[in-house]
Amino acid sequence: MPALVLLGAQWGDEGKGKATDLLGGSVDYVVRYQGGNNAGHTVVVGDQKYALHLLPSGILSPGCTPVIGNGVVVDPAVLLSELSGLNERGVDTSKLLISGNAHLITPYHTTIDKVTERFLGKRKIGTTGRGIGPSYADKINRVGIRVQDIFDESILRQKVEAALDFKNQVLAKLYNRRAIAVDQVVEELLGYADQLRGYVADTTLILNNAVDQGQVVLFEGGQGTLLDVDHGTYPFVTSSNPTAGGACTGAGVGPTKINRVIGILKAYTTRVGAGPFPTELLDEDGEKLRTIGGERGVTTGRDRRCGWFDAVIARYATRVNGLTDFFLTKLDVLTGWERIPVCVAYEIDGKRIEELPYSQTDFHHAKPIYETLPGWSEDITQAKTFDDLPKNAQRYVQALEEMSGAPISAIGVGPGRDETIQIN
Ligand code: 2SA
Ligand code: GDP
Ligand code: MG
Repeated sequence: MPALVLLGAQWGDEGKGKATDLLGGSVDYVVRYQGGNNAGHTVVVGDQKYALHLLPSGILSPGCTPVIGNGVVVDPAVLLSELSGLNERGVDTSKLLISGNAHLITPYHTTIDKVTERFLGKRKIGTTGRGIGPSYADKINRVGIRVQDIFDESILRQKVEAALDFKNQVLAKLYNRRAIAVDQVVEELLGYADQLRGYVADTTLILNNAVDQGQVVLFEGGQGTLLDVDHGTYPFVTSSNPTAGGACTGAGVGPTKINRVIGILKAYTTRVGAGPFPTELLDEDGEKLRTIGGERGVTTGRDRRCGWFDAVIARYATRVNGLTDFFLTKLDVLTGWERIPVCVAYEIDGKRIEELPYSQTDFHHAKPIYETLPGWSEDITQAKTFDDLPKNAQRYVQALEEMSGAPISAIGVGPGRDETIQIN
């Protein structure tokens, strides 16, 4: 099993952090390939809880080398504070590797992110305000600043000038605002150079060599399939590719080297931020899922929107990611419901639709068609095997597997490392 991808099959927060940590003991490298500190990955080890934003969840596994790939956007201030926070808790972070080609998030990206949301008003995306979109926009516009640029003052200055030239003209002409000072930005970024130099490496070369030598590399996605800028609910998406293909571009490893793609799938559905969500519950069931599931943003603290499981979305995730298997998470949260509705298809303009419609208008009009499955009331958090689960919980898992198009190879019954049922 030389290389595998682990990604979110829904709108993020499916429990990727826990799943990555679970595999961390048996892999040599864990690689973040997209996103930045918009992510919030929770890992619970014994009585210790860690919230990781930019660092790969493998950082908590001592034998594993964590890697920030070229496809990630790095806020250096956040990175250093996350590293020192972990060091204070006794976590060794010295093995971290950062791609010199990863792009930086600077304070002007964060400001533009927040200002853009304000201007969008009712049409806002509901971003995390971490500067993610503006940093990726500069990357695509070819005026981004890369990690390697901070090691050469002359190049850095030229790039910062190029990045700020147009922005400053807009600020002055349209908003009558003061220009962002090139000197100040250059000085701030140079200030990170000595602290980051030791981590920066040719990560593409290292990872390809590792795979060729039979070492195990795990690519850890942030956010989720429906937040992908190409395959998600555009424009209500993040500005990168959490889907499986993103692992190839965001780490520089070819698709022929990847042989397993695991989709992390919550036993119900959540979403943070704006955008369509067919199975959303605006009633007391939604509130109950939020409370029992602890559905609150790990980065921003925002309440997550909650709804029933949507098999149309799960099938779509199987398709666009080429999933080999699913980890089903948070099954324990559904304990206590007498009956559990599951969305099996949509009704759109009077027609039954089995696959996610490519047309955004259709998706906005999609009404869930539910099948209702019998619930269970027994505590399942101590279950260690599939047979330990009550019959109706087994039926729920089997029904989801049949509807979702890939086998379920693990089931989460609690947030802790041990609260997992391995099926294969
Ligand atoms: P951005 O900041 O540009 O990436 O926002 C664009 C959309 O992507 C969503 N997004 C997320 N959705 C779920 N979880 C995320 N991470 C945090 C968490 C979120 C938080 O683990 O809870 O704390 O609020 C995440 N990051 C980005 C975002 O809500 C927008 O819809
Ligand atoms: P990620 O962004 O996909 O890593 O997920 P988050 O960390 O944002 O949110 C998932 C939350 O669910 C975290 O609080 C986890 O500790 C928790 N969690 C993960 N798996 C399970 C599970 O099987 N059961 C329960 N009850 N909680 C879980
Ligand atoms: Mg999260």
